[in-house]
Amino acid sequence: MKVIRNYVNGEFVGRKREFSDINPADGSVIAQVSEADEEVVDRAVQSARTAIRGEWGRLGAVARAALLRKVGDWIESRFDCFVAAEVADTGKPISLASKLDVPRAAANFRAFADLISTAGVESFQTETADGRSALTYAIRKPLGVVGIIAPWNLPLLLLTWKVAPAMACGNAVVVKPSEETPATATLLAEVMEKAGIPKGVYNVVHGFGPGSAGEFLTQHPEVNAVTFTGESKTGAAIMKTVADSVKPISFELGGKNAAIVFADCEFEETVAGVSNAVFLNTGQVCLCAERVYVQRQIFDRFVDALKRKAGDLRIGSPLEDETEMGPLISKEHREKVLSYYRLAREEGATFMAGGGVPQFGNSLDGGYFVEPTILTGLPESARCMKEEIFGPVCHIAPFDTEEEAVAMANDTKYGLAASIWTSNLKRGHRVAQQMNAGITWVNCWFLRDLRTPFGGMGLSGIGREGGIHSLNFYSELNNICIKL
Ligand code: NAD
Ligand code: 6OH
Repeated sequence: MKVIRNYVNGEFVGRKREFSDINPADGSVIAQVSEADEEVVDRAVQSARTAIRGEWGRLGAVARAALLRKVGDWIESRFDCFVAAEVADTGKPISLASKLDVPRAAANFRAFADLISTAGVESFQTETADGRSALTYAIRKPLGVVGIIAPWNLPLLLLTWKVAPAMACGNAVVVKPSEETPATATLLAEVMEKAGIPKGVYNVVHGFGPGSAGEFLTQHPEVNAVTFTGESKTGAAIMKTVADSVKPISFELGGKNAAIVFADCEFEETVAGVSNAVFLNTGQVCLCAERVYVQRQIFDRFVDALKRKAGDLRIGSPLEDETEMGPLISKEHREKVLSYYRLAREEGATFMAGGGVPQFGNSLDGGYFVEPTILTGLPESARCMKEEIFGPVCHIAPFDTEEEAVAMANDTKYGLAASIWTSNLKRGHRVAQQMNAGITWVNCWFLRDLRTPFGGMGLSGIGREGGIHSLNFYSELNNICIKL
């Protein structure tokens, strides 16, 4: 059986305690994973610290950028390995891993290589009371050792979204991938070596959250900052852990995102776009729309069309090119999603599509599939309308006026993303500007420019990453003032 090991100071490190890495498409065991104990996590942090004091710490931004570009190139050279590992760990269709996850990982390194080699800093000339002046300017220094905790839904994409800017700014990192998806973070270690990244700059520790590698990492006194993507309640737990040592944190958390569909939308494009926003990655994207609001004139037609789309989705083996939807990540997560399907029934929903578990009559019946599901008829106060389900499911409700749609969309404790579908551009701007969300898309969804601010409000997170915002999080700006 293959063993996935921790990666510390340029070496793969095993441990007696292991856990299984499961393929969610059929429930088979892919590998055993070495669980990092406190000592391994400590060694990883120490090796990161040592790396900053060594060759890595002496490199300038241009040299670091050149190394990051090599990492991007090596990800591309090993494209098929990354795709295969991501597909086996997550069950996502091979077409999705090939189009989204792995290309974005390479793009993350290239984007932050470009940014760090061109980014400026602020400077001001200040008039002083004595008629002279002062010049102030800021310089960028690394934070030090950055602890990166990543989720399972877009494992490599979301990990590299943080590793790339952290390294661009001169930090060394210790990453803890999700226990569900340990493979690609470990493959990335091989790529780091190939690209010539000095030992200790990139370390991987495997394990769980509480009482395991996640907690050991976040509570480590020599970790200078913690950046986390995952559930809001995990963010709250991490915040408590880091509070005593007052570490900078960046949190990208959950969502309960709305899509607002106006009667004047480009109908077919909108149905395809909303279907993607609901079902992509089996609904396991933090940006997915779980609440769809449709203007009453086109409500029945839209529900019918989305139902047809859901019915047409090809669910099956992630390894087949034509598969459009794979399983959920785990047995436990399927139990959670199915518990929401049951709750929706109790709360009075009508199931317009799905609600159950598909049967295949082959090994896929050992996997964690659920049917794409469309609900109607729930009151806005229902738990299914308030809590993040994180599965291939949405509720569709009608609205009459723009004001009503805005009020319903904003009636959530989350604030990550929204999408608006209309052919009236003035309305698009007007409604977008009223959304309480970190990002609002008009006539599109999950269209990303890596230079733009990304993050959430409320339960959806703290801080913004992307472009200069990432550089600002992953560096200490030191201000220098000179009297002239
Ligand atoms: P999760 O919070 O269960 O786990 C995320 C990571 O945190 C894992 O590596 C886990 O081992 C670790 N962890 C858990 N408890 C910990 C603790 N006490 N201390 C330290 N580490 C701990 O999230 P998940 O189930 O892997 O991912 C799905 C969730 O992530 C959804 O809520 C989704 O919306 C959210 N998400 C948000 C974004 C975003 O950018 N806003 C992106 C992707 C996913
Ligand atoms: C959440 O599941 C998706 C997050 C996406 C990003 O962080 C990104 O940079 O595209």
